[in-house]
Amino acid sequence: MPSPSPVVMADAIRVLSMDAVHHAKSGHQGMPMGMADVATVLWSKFLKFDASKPDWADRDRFVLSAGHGSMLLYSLLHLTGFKAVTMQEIEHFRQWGSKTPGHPEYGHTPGVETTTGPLGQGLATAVGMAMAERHLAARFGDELVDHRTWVIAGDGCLMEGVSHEAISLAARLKLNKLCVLFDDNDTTIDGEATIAETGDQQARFKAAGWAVKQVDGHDHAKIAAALRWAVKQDRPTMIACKTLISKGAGPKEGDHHSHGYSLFDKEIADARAAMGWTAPKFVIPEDIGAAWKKVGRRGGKLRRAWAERLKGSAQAAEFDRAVVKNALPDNAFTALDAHIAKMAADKVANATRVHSGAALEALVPSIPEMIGGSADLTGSNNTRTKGMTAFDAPDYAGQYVHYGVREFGMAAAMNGMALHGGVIPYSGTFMAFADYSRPAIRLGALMGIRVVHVMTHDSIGLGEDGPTHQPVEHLASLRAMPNLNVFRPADAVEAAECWRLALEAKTTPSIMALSRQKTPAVRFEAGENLSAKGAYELRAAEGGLARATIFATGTEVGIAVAARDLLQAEGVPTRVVSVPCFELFETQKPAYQKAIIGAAPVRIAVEAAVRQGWDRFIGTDGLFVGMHGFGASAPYEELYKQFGITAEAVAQAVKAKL
Ligand SMILES: Cc1ncc(C[n+]2csc(CCOP(=O)(O)OP(=O)(O)O)c2C)c(N)n1
Ligand SMILES: [Mg+2]
Repeated sequence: MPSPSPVVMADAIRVLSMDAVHHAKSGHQGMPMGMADVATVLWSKFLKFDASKPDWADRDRFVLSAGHGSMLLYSLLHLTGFKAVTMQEIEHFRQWGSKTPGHPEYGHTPGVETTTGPLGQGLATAVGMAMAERHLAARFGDELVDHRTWVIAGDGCLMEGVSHEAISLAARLKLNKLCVLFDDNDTTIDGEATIAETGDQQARFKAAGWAVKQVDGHDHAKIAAALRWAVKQDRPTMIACKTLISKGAGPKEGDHHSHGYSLFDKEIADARAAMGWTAPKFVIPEDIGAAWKKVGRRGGKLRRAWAERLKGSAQAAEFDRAVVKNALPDNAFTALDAHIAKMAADKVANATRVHSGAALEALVPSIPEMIGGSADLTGSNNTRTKGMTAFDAPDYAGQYVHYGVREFGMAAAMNGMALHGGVIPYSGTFMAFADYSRPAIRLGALMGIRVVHVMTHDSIGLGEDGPTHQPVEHLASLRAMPNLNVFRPADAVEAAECWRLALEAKTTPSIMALSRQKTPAVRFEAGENLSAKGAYELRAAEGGLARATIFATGTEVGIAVAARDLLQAEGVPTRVVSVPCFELFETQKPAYQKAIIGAAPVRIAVEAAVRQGWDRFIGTDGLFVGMHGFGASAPYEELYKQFGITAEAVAQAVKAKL
């Protein structure tokens, strides 16, 4: 049996994509049909993978940044023999419970390296994967780590602002094993791309420092030549693949109306006829299927040789722990525990960002896979520990990334690193700019990966920089996000406890909300990690049943304790509950939750932010001392006074209610 031509193999992708989308009556066949040729050349000749081992640590990473073209990826996974993606799954494209959801979802479908769909973000995530690869190659050597990251991005991805951040960061870091295949089809949903974009994408990449080439995206020989060129470059590469959207779909070829579900029965029949494709719907002719399965086995030999090298390596155990299992070292928290004990004894008042920095001093040397960074606010975020050197070309062994002023690109790159595995990324910016990184925080939460976002300057307490920089609604909006732990520690002990929880949360990203201003120590005992409960009684009521419970987080816990002292002095038994993490509180047993919320007649929360979310603790008739609008520029002591967030105000409110 002669093996089928590469064009026929690409036609298999086209037909599957047309059929699956038509069957689902939704989805996108335009992009998969247009990029079928490029993907066929990449997967059959260049991509290093073994379909039987989707988790092989040294595989190339393939990122479909233009996630709407999910049928391209599902076709490839099915055809090359990824077990999970059966023809039945293709038939159930976009249906409940299928392995083939509308957009590719990490963790849901083996072979999907990252969740994509929000345009531009796949590209930015891929930058992080390429960074992790370089770092691990520096750490473990290229006998164990030597793979590439390939991205398919469309016009939409490159219009998105985050592409700028990703492109410039990748160029600065000289990530030469990153290759972007631009689906240069000159169309988006609304029409020709020129209705909204007249820039020169190739020139843009070149200006940033990439090596750039253009190729006919339907000419297999030229595509292969371009890919051969790409792997030889000393910088990241972009190949502008000139394609026609819906290539093969007769009159719909090149027509922006064919971006999504739009082909009529007759058009599909005509397209099949033109390709000479006679097999029925959801049937792949044997020879074509066999040729594709061979592609899926192509990397097997390489993988087995790699596994042998790993077995013989002196670093096998460490590689297995950090990269394969993503497990923490046995002694990960020994130094942190000692630090907590010291902090509990020393009772030092300081900014929680400083306490976080001190916790990192205990953690980073103990957990070599931690990769820190900041979006140009290192000194403010306290994210760089003493021994850390910069992550940079040519050796990439450094553990500290200068992300530049690129909050979204940074958060997406961290996602990519965590997805790659073998590194634990954390990095910082000001909390007000969580809005800039929010789309990546969200994808990380959706994907269930371990990433730590250090967000300092977490309230009006940052003072003079004023309302542009003062988060007010951010805590509430971040707490609204599923599968995201928002930590707001009160002092050094809580800061260290929260760091431990963030590092132990393998399937949940974390926010560390940290203050610029000093705040008193409130925890004087080491031992049980009380922050793990999300909320706990920090001070009990004395002299009778509690008449009031004050709930607080972060820098306002000190205010709550001072308010309790005032109330106790006036004979009002008052308890204080510290709430470092709403989300972990929700995971506690109902009896514990009930006990913590308690039965005091007055419940009051104090947090220098909006009230939203606090009714869970204080009830709809509870009292709230916090922010009701934007902040202002002034020294922080003045701001707390002006906005009425003081111990006196809390005590006064309690007394008025009693
Ligand atoms: C951030 C974001 N905005 C909007 C969309 C909706 N959307 C999906 S595909 C698309 C058009 C993108 O054009 P292009 O990337 O050129 O894809 P093509 O039509 O060529 O397949 C849009 C606007 C999205 N998925 N993500
Ligand atoms: Mg396009």
